[in-house]
Amino acid sequence: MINHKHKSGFVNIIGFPNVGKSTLINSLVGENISIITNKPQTTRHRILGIIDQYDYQIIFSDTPGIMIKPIYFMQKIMMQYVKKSFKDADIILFITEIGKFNLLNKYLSFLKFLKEQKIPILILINKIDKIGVVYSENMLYDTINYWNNFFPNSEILPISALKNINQDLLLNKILDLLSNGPPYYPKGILSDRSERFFVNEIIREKIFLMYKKEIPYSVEISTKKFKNGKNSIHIDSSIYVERNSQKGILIGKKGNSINKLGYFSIKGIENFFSKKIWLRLNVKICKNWRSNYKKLQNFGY
Ligand SMILES: Nc1nc2c(ncn2[C@@H]2O[C@H](COP(=O)(O)OP(=O)(O)OP(=O)(O)O)[C@@H](O)[C@H]2O)c(=O)[nH]1
Ligand SMILES: [Mg+2]
Repeated sequence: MINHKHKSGFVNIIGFPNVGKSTLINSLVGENISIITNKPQTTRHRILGIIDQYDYQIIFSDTPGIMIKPIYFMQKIMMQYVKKSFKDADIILFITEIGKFNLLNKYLSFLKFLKEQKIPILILINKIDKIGVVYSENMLYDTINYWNNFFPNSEILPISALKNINQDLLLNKILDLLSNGPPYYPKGILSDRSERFFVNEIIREKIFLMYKKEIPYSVEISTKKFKNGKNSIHIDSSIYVERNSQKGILIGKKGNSINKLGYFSIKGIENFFSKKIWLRLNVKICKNWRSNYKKLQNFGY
């Protein structure tokens, strides 16, 4: 029987790099489904996070940060994910952050494109927990004014994804805007992604946190074995880098760095699955994978 009071829809989170898109989806869903670091271009895929109650189902999408000039083929694909998320959105959450609006001229054509969309756009000003620490209250008004001038017809909501400020308000606004409809996914499903995907992402997150410069951007992870036992999971994952020199850096002197990476990865994966983890990591070279369509396809892009 169709419940006529049931609401459902796709709410797609988009924004510039590092503004807190993944932090927001995690706090809305209540699980760490998308990795977070303080470096731009952390998120490479479109990741669904689903929440439901008896009378609604909201399917959120986390997306990669908007890039104006993608260089690698991988980055072009990442931008295709963003573009696609415009097409199937019932609502767009355009997330920005307090105090960051002086350098946005380079994004002007994107912002104009966003403005032309016929779907409701909620402008979120994130990181307002920085008020009183980094910024004064006036900075919030300046940021609101900036976005209000640009999107006079959109509602603007200051939030903190990190500290859950105004999350209930945001959820109520989304529910007001959603139409009646049946659930798109079976109730209780958290994400569209597989266990292996989350393992890959957790390892990638630890690489982002541990290594500098181009290393985090030149790695891709592939998990060959994921053997889920009663109390423990046995995992074999490969880390692909583009060059031999990167392999050396990843492994480190006497294997020190890779051992440390293994330790942090195990902690992260154990946290995610709430089970004991046995992890085997090995580093392989896959030349220029970021620019090669076939290789990217094999990696799930
Ligand atoms: N102070 C503060 N920091 C935040 C907040 N939300 C996110 N951050 C921080 O901002 C940084 C980027 O967060 P992410 O969630 O990875 O940002 P993103 O937009 O998904 O980034 P990309 O995937 O790289 O485009 C991290 O260091 C977060 O801890 C917030 O509400 N307040
Ligand atoms: Mg992200």
